[in-house]
Amino acid sequence: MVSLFSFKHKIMNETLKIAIQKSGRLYEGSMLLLKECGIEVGNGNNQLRVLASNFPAEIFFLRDDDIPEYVQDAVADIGFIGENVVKEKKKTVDTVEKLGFGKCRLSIAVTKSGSLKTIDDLNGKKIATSYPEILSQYLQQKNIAASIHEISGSVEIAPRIGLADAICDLVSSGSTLFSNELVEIETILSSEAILISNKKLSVEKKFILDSLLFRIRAVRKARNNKYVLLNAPNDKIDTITKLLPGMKSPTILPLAESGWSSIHSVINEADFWNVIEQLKANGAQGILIIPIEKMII
Ligand code: PRT
Ligand code: ZN
Repeated sequence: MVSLFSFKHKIMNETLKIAIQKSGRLYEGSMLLLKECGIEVGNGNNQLRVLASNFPAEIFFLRDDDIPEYVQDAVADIGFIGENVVKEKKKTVDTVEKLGFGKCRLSIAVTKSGSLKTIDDLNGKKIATSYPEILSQYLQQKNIAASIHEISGSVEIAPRIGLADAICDLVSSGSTLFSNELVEIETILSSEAILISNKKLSVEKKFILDSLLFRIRAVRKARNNKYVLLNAPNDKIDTITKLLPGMKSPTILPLAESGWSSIHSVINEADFWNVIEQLKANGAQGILIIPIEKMII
């Protein structure tokens, strides 16, 4: 049977060019997301471009710094890229969706034992960074007259070798700062991987992008939610239903043991930890939490 999608694709005979990082911190998350969206991509790590075998997409493997420009210039139609890079490169692209991986923050950090304690202490000082655009905008906003020294890597060693008084760099766990005896004094941007798009996609390419977005949203919802099964005394069903409202309402099935029911629902994982005590206090037993593969509301 020909699905509506493959039928339309046949008419259109179009592919969506997706740029992802060739190697680095966003590579795994990007490939996993495509895989969970059911898009099969061969071993792209050694090739510049690979056609997906079961979806009208071509994957381009690129350096992350180049992705905003390639998307702007329609070399690629869309890209998975850190928000930090998009803000720094200032290219003309649309931000379409947050992707939930590659989370980090861009922070200003100073030597732990030094005299600089706040952002105002940076007046007249030198800050080393790979993000001169974002930093200069921020300093301007805050009226800080510091000079920016642009370096492309190993920013964290700049204060120790006398290159700068402070740094502005990406932080995730904080261990790089810790091991270099640096401490954050200001977060200037929170970032995660996002999907960017060329501003002038054809109708055909927009159609493929919508189909991809539908899958991405289903995958991301499923990642954040869990299926919950529990047994509860019948007189607590109303209270437990309020705690676990689910997508529409929970499924309630009688147990073989009279006076008891099995309640099935869906809950955001973060919320689950907030209600667990209340579920137990209301007599819930045999609580099972099961991952959901895809979630379409
Ligand atoms: O080769 P290419 O140019 O493609 O890659 P790259 O070396 O420029 O980038 P890469 O792979 O290091 O990072 C790609 C993207 O991952 C970044 O643009 C961010 O959007 C995101 N990301 C998330 C991070 C981090 N977390 C991160 N911790 N990028 C870099 N870091 C570095 C940071 O610069 C510092 O050196 O990790 C160190 C700090 O990490 P912690 O865990 O010690 O705090
Ligand atoms: Zn890079």
